[in-house]
Amino acid sequence: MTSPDEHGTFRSGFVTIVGRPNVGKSTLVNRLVGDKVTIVSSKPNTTRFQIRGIVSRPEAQVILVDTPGLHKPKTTLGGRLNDSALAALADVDVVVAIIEAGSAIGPGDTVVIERALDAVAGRTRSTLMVVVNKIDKSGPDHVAQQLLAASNKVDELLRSSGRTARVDYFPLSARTGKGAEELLRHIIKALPEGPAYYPTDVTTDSPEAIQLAELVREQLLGKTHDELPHSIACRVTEWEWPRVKVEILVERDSQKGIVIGKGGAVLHDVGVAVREAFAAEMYLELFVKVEKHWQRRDDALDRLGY
Ligand SMILES: Nc1nc2c(ncn2[C@@H]2O[C@H](COP(=O)(O)OP(=O)(O)OP(=O)(O)O)[C@@H](O)[C@H]2O)c(=O)[nH]1
Ligand SMILES: [Mg+2]
Repeated sequence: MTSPDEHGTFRSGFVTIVGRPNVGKSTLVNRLVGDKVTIVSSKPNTTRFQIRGIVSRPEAQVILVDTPGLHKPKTTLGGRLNDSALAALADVDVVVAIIEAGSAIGPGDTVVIERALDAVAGRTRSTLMVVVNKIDKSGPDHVAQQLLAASNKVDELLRSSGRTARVDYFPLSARTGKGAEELLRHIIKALPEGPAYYPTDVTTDSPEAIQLAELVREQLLGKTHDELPHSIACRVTEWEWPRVKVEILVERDSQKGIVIGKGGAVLHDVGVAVREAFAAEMYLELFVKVEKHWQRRDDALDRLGY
């Protein structure tokens, strides 16, 4: 436990995490919350909507908002993912913009930093924290260079737009946890005085049906390759606890067989892993349906809640 604020102040607020796909936003949220509230995979565009992770401490409550990775959209879904991430930047206390230690700051990262600065610049109560993640994969010299490159980029963007902002920089490994506690301490310090918005034992406000559908998708992301991960969507269609039915959408007939697996092997393994993670007593029925081009159809995306 951390000690209470020296002024006895309880702080709370919203912290939006943004970054390109795959930089480790969801891993960081889970790390800071200390619980798995959002799914993670090695495939880009894993997160498809805002997900709140709640950190309760004796002196503060931090509401972390995980967002889809900002990218150049190729589908209607992709456009919605970006919109969802950008919408999460409105009216926040802290923005955490993540870049990776191991790759040079490119145009995608620049857009992320620009949007993050838009959200905090000129707002005296808002802070931007630029996190250089995955430091476990890079040497200390390289990490130091990347921190410097990030601050140069921020300075350049602020100078060219004639704006000012409060910006801090943190090296971190969301995977190992190195630097995470320090980041959290700084986040708490930057939050305004305020009440706890959620009960202290709650770690997310995602409905259980969403959490379950996401766990199914996470398992499938780990077992599929190339274009297929993008073509998969999951949703609960029946919830008569402990009997639950989850529909898995794919876009083509050929993808259906891959998701089912030889003799149903893939679906079987997914079911075992999801029951283990969610509730052993659950009777989970998974079925696969082809829904042509759902990523490009507004009606399908509305139905899926994307
Ligand atoms: N080595 C290393 N890998 C990491 C770290 N943080 C995340 N990863 C890995 O990076 C990949 C992407 O992580 P996610 O947390 O899903 O990334 P994301 O930014 O949420 O991605 P999207 O939801 O697709 O935007 C996963 O394979 C993680 O295990 C880290 O600190 N070190
Ligand atoms: Mg994510």
